[in-house]
Amino acid sequence: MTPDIEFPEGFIWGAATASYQVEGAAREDGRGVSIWDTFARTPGKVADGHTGDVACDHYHRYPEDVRLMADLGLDVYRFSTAWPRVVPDGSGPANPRGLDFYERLVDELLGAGITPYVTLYHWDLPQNLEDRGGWASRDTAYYFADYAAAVHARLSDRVSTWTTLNEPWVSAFLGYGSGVHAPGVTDASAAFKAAHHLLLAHGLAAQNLTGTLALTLNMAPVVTPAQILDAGIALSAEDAGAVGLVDALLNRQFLDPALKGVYPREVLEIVERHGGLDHIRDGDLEIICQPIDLLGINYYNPCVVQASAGAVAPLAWPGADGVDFVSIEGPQTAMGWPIIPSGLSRLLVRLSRDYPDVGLLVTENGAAFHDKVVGDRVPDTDRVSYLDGHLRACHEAIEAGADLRGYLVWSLFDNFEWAEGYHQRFGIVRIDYATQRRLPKDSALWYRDVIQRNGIE
Ligand code: PNW
Repeated sequence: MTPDIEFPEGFIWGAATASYQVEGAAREDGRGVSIWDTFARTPGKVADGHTGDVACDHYHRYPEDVRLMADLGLDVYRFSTAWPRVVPDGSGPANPRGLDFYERLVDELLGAGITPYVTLYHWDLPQNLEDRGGWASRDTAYYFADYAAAVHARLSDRVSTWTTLNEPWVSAFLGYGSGVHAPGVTDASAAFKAAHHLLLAHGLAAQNLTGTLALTLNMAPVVTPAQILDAGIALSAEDAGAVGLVDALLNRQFLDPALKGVYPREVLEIVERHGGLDHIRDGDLEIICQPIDLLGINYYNPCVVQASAGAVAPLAWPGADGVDFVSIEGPQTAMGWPIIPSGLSRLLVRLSRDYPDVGLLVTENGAAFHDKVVGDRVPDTDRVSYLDGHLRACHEAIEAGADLRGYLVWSLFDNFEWAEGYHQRFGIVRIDYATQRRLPKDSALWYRDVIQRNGIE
């Protein structure tokens, strides 16, 4: 039987996690300390003092976890390598035992017919480098390239798809701007330096990597409340200005340097007023703009804004004065994030139009809900409908011409949700943290069927 909605042949289906969120084993086999260890162990930073010390214990349970992935029929597992496992002090000698773990994981995946997609940085910067300035320091970009080369040297005979960074906007503006993420700094000028040095790190690392190269960004269509209801509505000059400014800060600050070798004019003007432009050196944009094969898209919801004369920029949005970040009515996830699948099709179509030379891959999409266990099931119908809606949006974008190659759900497991600790559950597989028992939710069983039919019923 042909499903209602069918994806192109060869469409890639998978699921994603990140090292600090699932591995645990924080003190094993020579792993160094990361900024997330320090941050989570600092009282008041993470809900209820939760840390990633144990997390899903994936470091020890990976064989069972890979069997589960195979049962679900995943083509791809996207995970990240922890810099402090591989280079405990951030720079200097590699730790072979850290690399051994990733080699074991990759071999297990390949043995199960699952393709590993490696992300080299998903936020766990070695603490020793933070002590030397972190991402606000240019040296960190060069150390990242060395670390990336060490992972690549060990795994490139088995891994062919490499992502340098996950969501540099979040690293820079939640890590050094609002400070709600590690390292918890609140300094706009440090945040813009971090953003640039992260881009530089991407370019430097990409120069030494072979295979299929990717950069993953958190992106969102930036819209006014009226545009959610009517995409074609005309905006006032003020609202158009607010939309353009936030789009420049969130999306084009990273897209344009990486894919076109230029910074948006609006961003340069803002950076000039927040610490200056000296850290952007001649030649940097040529390094940053390396040819890449895939743009990874992490989409959760649109960014809704409108002009508001007196509004002061929130700490995560330096330069966005006169912009009101609007919370809108309507269905939400447990994170309080609005559920708007059309935002994903809009984003994909726009990216394919504005950046036509790069393939697109949804590297994260998913939702936290207040799941309940009923007997031996988790009837998470809200998550099934979230995923169903967003997959239909992907299909719509493909029909409209977007070059979308695949979809990876966030997340395979419930895991350490950063400042929210273990309270927010994004998994399609439930983790009972007391016993570490894995229980596929109804959404996992539904996803297995979607993968099997390459479509939605
Ligand atoms: C992403 N925001 O994080 C990350 O890549 C994941 O590690 C994370 O678990 C997932 O989304 C769910 O949160 C984000 O505030 C965190 O805009 C915050 C934001 C965006 C993405």
